[in-house]
Amino acid sequence: KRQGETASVDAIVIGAGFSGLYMLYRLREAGLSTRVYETADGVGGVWYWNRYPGARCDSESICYNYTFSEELYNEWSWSSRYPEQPEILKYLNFVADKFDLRPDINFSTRVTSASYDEGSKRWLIQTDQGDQITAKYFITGVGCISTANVPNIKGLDNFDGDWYHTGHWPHEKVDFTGKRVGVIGTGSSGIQSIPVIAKEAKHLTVFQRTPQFSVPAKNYQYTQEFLQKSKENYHGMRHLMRNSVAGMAMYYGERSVLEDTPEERRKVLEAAWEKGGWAILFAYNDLLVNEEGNKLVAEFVRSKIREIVKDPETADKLVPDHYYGTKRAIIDTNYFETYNRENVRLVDVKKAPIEEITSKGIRTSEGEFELDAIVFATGFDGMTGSLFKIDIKGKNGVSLKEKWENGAKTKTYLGLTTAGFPNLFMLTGPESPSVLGNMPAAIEQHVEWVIDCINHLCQNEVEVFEAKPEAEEKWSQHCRDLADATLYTKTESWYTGANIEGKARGFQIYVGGYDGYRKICDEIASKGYEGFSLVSKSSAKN
Ligand code: NA7
Repeated sequence: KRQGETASVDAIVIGAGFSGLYMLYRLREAGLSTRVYETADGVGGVWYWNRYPGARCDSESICYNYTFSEELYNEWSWSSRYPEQPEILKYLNFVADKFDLRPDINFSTRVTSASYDEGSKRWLIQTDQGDQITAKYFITGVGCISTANVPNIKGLDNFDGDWYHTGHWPHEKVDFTGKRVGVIGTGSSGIQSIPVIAKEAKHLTVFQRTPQFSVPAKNYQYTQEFLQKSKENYHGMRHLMRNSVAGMAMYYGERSVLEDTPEERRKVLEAAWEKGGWAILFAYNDLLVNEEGNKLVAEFVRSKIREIVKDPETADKLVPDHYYGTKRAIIDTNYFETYNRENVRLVDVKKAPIEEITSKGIRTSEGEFELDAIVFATGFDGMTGSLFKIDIKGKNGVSLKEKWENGAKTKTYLGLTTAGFPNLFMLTGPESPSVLGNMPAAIEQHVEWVIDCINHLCQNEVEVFEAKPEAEEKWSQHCRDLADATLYTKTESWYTGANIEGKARGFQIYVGGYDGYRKICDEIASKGYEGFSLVSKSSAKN
């Protein structure tokens, strides 16, 4: 344990993932003294922790990076269409080294509390290492899908074997050779890890609560020629990432699903299936708002699942009944094919719920499954989970948790700020659009908006910057209205908080696209930060 310190800086940032690293870079550039705190002993954020077999990002590699530096863009080369976790972690380490970011990061340190002092107009941050630091600006880069959810299943402590959560995977290789493994959960993490674990383990039992739509990723190695071309197109790529709906090279089709004849539709969807990745989700312009159209596309994907899975009973269990794309759409490599293996069995725990974990394995209402290892691919307490792990207190000692829970709804202004918490910025916060696209693109926009704002505050000697309650009320309502017009809110998912027992439900994402969001943020800034109160030493400008 290192010696805790008492210090005073301009800005404190939590997290050394994509958000925290870039925020630090820009704060430093702006001449602000900055301290970053990171729980892990290295950079990487979620890519530090999610080391499970098959872990991969499903944004295409050439967009899954920063674009703020052309030099950086040119110096880094991805190996394949979808980057694997070790490669992404290597990239973030490369960034940290290139810009010499580590001296301002305190690793192996968890921020336990942050409270705003109205007298000094500063944040006081405390850590588990005994640090007590004050700062004018407090910025969270804690991620919005980063707090692992291990469901509270009776008996886990009695299990004789080993258990793991995908989002907290050990650093040393876990060897499943010769073992009977159980995986609980079939979201992105389960669907990525199941085919890899099945190849290694003696036997794999998948405990599925809700079947998921997944389409082939169609991953492939990049060629030198392709990489060269994408580097030459740096400015085009940067423009696209900053001005597109999801921060990557995907565009919605021009037609409604219903405009095509069944034959045309089949052709479009077959071509999209072959292309892989997000092609089906983007094939039409109204998939997420048109119930009838969505059903047709969902039916197409169901037919593909039935074609792949040889045992009709297993196929029946694997076919989802929700709207396509309303639970986080998933892309995979040989997921459904894995159920054709002799050593893989699927258990439907919606029909026969898990009752208990015993010393030998998992007992459902239909019997006991003996296991040597259990993998929880059970996801995250999304959007608010990581913020709530820190005791954040704003004005009048009111905590963020109190403000957003206890029956009250999450309320933010632009997903970046919240009334009652002056000079706090939440990168990729709830009610921002970040989780509905390519995160690094969302993060660059957030960081750049925040740094422009901070520069404005410094230039105008503003001491207190705070969202007005009526502005956040309007923003939150706007987010809900947009979401309610889509099919997202008609499905239970981690987007709605439904995956966490006892969590208040609410769809806390801006669905108007990265491009629409950027315009709104820029407009608000250009109007002198409309909807915020800016209080300077000498005057009060509202
Ligand atoms: P997800 O997508 O939240 O998936 C978690 C899975 O675990 C999902 O199938 C859940 O079923 C299942 N689950 C959760 N709790 C339980 C219990 N108690 N019993 C049985 N099954 C359970 O998490 P991922 O890690 O796969 O992906 C998270 C995001 O990271 C992903 O969307 C990408 O954006 C990156 P459910 O569907 O809730 O019935």
